[in-house]
Amino acid sequence: MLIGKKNSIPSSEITPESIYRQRRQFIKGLAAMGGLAASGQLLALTDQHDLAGERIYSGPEWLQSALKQGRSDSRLSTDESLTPYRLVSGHNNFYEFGMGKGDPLRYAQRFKTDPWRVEISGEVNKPAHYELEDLIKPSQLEERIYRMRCVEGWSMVIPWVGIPLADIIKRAEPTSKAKYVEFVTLLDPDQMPGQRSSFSTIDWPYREGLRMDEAMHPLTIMAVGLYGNSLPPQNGAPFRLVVPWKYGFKSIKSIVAINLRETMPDTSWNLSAPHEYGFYANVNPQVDHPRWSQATERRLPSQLFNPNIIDTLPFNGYAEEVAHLYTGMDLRKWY
Ligand SMILES: Nc1nc2c(c(=O)[nH]1)N[C@H]1C(S)=C(S)[C@@H](COP(=O)(O)O)O[C@H]1N2
Ligand SMILES: [Mo]
Repeated sequence: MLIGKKNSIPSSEITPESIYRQRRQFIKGLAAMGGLAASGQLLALTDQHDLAGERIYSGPEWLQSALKQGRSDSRLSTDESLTPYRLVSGHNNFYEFGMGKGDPLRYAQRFKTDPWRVEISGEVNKPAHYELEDLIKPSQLEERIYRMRCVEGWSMVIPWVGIPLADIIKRAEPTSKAKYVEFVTLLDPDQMPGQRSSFSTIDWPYREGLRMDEAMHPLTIMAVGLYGNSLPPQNGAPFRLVVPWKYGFKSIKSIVAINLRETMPDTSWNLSAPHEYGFYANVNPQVDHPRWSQATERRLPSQLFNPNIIDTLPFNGYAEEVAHLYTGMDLRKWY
């Protein structure tokens, strides 16, 4: 259940992002010194940082307690400045709730995210409909602070909370024919006004896909939270993909189906504009979008007189971890 609690945190309890980060570094330091085995309980997940005047999503009980058990010491996290919660949860792309950046915050508030069932099907030994709780609970939640680069040219740094997608896939026991993973968003025009709109170029439901090795990569996570709390509906609650080295549109929200397949699945933006959006969509400053350059990005927060334009990095700065997945591939052809 989602509870909108406006202004419920006294300002004295709000930890600014800088302190949040210092604390994280401190905890990381302790863990490195061997002072803490997992640094589990100490993570900043329970802090109410940067939430002045914002809604907090409590989520279901099981998620609340799983969040308290989460860990925050991942070596895969960046220590770049976090994008404030206000922007992470207020500047969104989620066309099911409208095409404006403020539409998802405005129109997704009553979106029903619990109970939530996910179908795992296709090339697996254990196809089933799972309650979200049963998919998440066998793993420990982890905080992962990732850069996110939208194909439109803006980017953020977001503290996600989730579990590796690999955990879920392994438990479903893929067969030897499983070469790709397809993901599908909920189809529910009653709740999602964008799915009723005649302006949309997307053929609903939104779908995405990954190659099996991309899906199994340790950077690839399924997020159920951000900033230590439950995922807000506008960010794809209760269950969304996060693939940080690819353009944001690959990170599909509010997923109800995961289908393992032998053949490459269709993907929404590729179907809608195949010359502009490919299946791979790896962040690549050397391959421009047909209508704009991808060499730089606007890192949020960004202001009129301080736009904060930075260079875009190959694979969004994750080349060391993932470039080997594409050895021998022409990345201009496979954009
Ligand atoms: N189902 C669905 N998933 C989606 C989208 C969408 O419109 N529908 N937009 C994508 C795009 S273009 C981006 S940049 C990211 C934005 O994620 P965020 O709003 O949590 O930052 O979600 C992606 N996932
Ligand atoms: Mo995007």
